[in-house]
Amino acid sequence: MSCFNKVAIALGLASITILSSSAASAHDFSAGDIRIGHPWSRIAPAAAPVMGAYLTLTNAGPEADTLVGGSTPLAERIEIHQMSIEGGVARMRSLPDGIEIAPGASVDLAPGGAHLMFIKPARPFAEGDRIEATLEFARAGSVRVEFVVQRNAAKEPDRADDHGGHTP
Ligand SMILES: [Cu+2]
Repeated sequence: MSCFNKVAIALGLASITILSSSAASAHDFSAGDIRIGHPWSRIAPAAAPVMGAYLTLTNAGPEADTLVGGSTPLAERIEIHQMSIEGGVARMRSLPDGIEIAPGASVDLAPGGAHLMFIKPARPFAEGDRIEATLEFARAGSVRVEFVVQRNAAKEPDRADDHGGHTP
């Protein structure tokens, strides 16, 4: 084998590795001017009554839009929640009006803050599973997404109910 061929093969392998690792670590969806970055869910043990799910919303358009809800065949329903710490106690409230994304803004739904909540998951969520769901936006309409089930990227301990005082 010539030296040139070895180099070409080495470069080919390197580019394949890069492609596959980026495909595994990030995925996104879009609806109109809204981009939905890396939706993911925590790993759900068998009996978890609720499971947090997270994503990043970016609005590339000139008008505000609002995430108003969502649904999935794999849970009874999806709610939009906000977690906050009040007097050292984690509190959860639902956001019935949804989450607004201003023009040009990016909103993180992340552990410890705003998040989606799968209520009564239909089955355990195992690491690597993809959970199909539909998200609804006031302007952009509905868009199908997949939540990847993974450990918390922020390296917090994984807990099924990471919001003390939360009731489904
Ligand atoms: Cu919640």
